[in-house]
Amino acid sequence: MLHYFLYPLAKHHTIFNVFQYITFRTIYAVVTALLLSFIAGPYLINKLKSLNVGEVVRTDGPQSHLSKQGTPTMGGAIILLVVIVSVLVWGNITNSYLWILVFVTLGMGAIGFADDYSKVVRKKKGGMRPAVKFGCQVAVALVAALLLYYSGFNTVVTIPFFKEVQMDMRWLYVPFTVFVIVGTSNAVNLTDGLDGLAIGPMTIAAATYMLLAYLAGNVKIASYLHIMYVPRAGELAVFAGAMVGASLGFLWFNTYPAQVFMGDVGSLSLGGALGSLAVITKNEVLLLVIGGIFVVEALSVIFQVGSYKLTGKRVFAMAPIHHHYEIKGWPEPKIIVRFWIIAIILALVAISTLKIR
Ligand code: 57M
Repeated sequence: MLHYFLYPLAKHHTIFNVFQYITFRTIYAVVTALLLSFIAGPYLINKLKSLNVGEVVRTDGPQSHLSKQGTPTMGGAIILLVVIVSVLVWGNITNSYLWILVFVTLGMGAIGFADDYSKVVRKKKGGMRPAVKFGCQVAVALVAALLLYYSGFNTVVTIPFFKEVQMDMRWLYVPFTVFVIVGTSNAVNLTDGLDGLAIGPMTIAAATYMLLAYLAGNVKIASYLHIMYVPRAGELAVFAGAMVGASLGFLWFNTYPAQVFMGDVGSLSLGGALGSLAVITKNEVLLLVIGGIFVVEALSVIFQVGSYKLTGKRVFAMAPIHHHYEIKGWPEPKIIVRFWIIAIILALVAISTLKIR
C-alpha cells in the first residue's frame, strides 16, 4: 500500500523513491511482521486462554506430551493476520501474484480454522472429516492453479543442477501445481508435532524463497545465473519476508516449552503459502530440498503406513519421524534443534544450485 500511495510522490521528493525498491520493502516487511507478532502474541495467548482454546493431546503418543494438555492452540491465526497486514502495508498491491498468495494463505487458513474449531471448541474427536478437508484444500489450490494457467504462466519445469533438463507440462501444470500446494500444506501439518519443529524450518524455507523470488524477478540477475526469469515475481520477496518475520515472531512463543501451538490454521496456511511460492518463483522441484524436513516427515508416514499394510511391520517406532526419535529417548529440544540444523544445511544446498548447473 505504501508503494501505491507514497511512491508516486517521488516526483516531488526523491526520498519517496525508496518505496519502489523490493529490497527495502522486503526488509521492512520482515521487521513489521516481527514487531507485530511481539505486540499481538501475548494478547492473543491470553485471549486463547480465557476462551479455553486449549490443545487436546492424544494419549496414544509419546507420554511426555501429556503435560502439554491445555496449551493454547490456534495461534496460527496471529501468523496469518501479521503476514497479511505486513504484505498489505509493504507489498505492491497491484501485483496479481501477491493476491494469489494471499488467497491461498487465507483459503488454507480458513480450512485449518474450521478443523481446529471443530476439534477444540466443538470437541469433535478428529475434527473435520478428512475427505472434506482434503477436498477443500484441493479446491483452494485448483483456483490458484487455474488463475496462473489462464494468465499465461510459464508451464516449463526445470530440474535443479541440470539446466538443460526442462519439461513443458502444458495443461498438466494445473494438477502439478495443485499437488505441490496441497502436498506442502499437509507435509507442514504433519511436521507440526513438537515445539518449534515446523516453524523453525518454515522460517528457513521462507527466507530461502525470499532470496529466490528476488533473483527470479530480476531480469539481469536471472540471465546471469541462468535461472528462469519470472516477470513480477520479485514482489513475492515481500510476501516471503512477511512470512519470515511472522514465523520468527511466532517461534518466540512456540519455542520449547511452548506457550502456544499454531494449530491447523497455522500449519495448513503456511504450508500452502510455501508451496505457492515454490510454484510462482519456478522453483517447484527445488522445494524437495528447501522443504526437505517437511518431505522427510511426510515420507516417514507414507513408508510407515505402506509397510504396515503390506507386511504388518512398522519401519519406525512411530510416525511421523519426530515421534520415532522421542520414543528412542532423545529429549524434545535435541530433536527440534537437530532438525533446524538439517533445514539450514538443506537451504544452503538449495542456494548452491544457483551456481552448480
Ligand atoms: C497433526 N498434530 C499433532 C497442534 C498443532 C496419518 C497420521 C500420521 C496423522 C498424524 C496426524 O494427525 N498429524 C497431523 C499432528 C498435535 O499438534 C496439534 O496439531 C497442530 C498441527 N496440525 O499446531 O495444535 C500434537 O503435537 C504436539 N505439538 C507440540 N508442539 C507444537 O508446537 O508438542 C504440536 C505443536 C499436540 C502436541 O502433543 O497435541 C499430533 O502429533 O497429534 N498422526 C500422528 O501424528 C500420530 N501418528 C500415528 O498415529 N502414527 C501411526 C500411523 C498412522 C503412521 C504409526 O506410526 O503407526 C501420532 N500423534 C500423536 N499421538 N499425537 C501418534 C499418536
